[in-house]
Amino acid sequence: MERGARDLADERERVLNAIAEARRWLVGARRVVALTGAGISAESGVPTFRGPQGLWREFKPEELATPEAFAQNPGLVWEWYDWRRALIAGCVPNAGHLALARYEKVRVVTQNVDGLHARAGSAEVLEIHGSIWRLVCTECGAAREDLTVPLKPLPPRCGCGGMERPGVVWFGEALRRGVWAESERLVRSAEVLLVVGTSGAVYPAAGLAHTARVAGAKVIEINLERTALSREVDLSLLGPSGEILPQLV
Ligand code: BJW
Ligand code: ZN
Repeated sequence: MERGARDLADERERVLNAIAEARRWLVGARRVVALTGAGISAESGVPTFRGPQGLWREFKPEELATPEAFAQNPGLVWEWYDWRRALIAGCVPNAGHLALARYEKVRVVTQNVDGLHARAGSAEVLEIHGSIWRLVCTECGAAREDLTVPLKPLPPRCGCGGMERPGVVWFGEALRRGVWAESERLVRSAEVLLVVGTSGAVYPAAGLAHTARVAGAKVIEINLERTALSREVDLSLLGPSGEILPQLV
């Protein structure tokens, strides 16, 4: 066999062995949690945040996903969210979302705001960064779900006349306490944590991998590449989550 072909065959065998090992852990576990990030929705056509295509016009997501950006230019921030809402409305869950939805043992804790886990059929998804379909009044705090795309008027208004904001968690904002507490509780009692399609760059979400490990769980990462969390996990499965998850669960 030629060198290149042999390397490829070796790599394939390594991945297959790793998947077999991960399956053994999963078969023996009763409580499994999946912590998901933008990468799980990439194969549905939803852009990720970091990386080459993670830009909108000349703005970085980090510059728009902040309370300061919204205070300074709510129209611009809303344009970005409205654009993303329309894009996501045209996407469907992929094989990765569907594999998790079919897997009864797993609870999903997601950083994603796209709602694709619920659309795939996962129950009781914990959306720790909120939902792009939720609107929250900046005056009276009333929250509602609105699936309309595009939104009219933009920015949208509450019945009280106040401007609404996207029901998501921006940088510097606290996560909703109940949702976060429940996520930490689940992760602490998990026997296996699947960390899927996240760069592990954003806290406190990324800290859940550490929390699980300290509590004794096996942590399995599924990502196209190595991440900030790779050195902390028990097993890294490199590849698209839409291909790996259906082989695992
Ligand atoms: C694939 C794939 C395929 C692609 N298959 N894989 C501790 C240390 C340092 C800083 C902090 C800290 N604690 C808090 C902070 C500050 C800050 C923070 O983390 N900053 C860091 C950037 C340094 N955190 C916060 O501010 C948080 N709040 C907080 O801590 O509150 C307490 C507090 C209050 C007041 C003062 C101080 C503290 C809130 C964070 C909110 C994050 N919000 C966003 C936007 C949500 C709304 C929206 O969508 O618009 O959440 S930012 C953005 O990043 C979004 C995501 O959920 C989040 C994570 O991104 P994710 O999912 O990992 O995506 P990517 O793009 O980064 O990665 C995709 C991955 O997929 C890549 O690895 C690819 O390889 C992979 N991939 N295709 C498998 N097919
Ligand atoms: Zn209101």
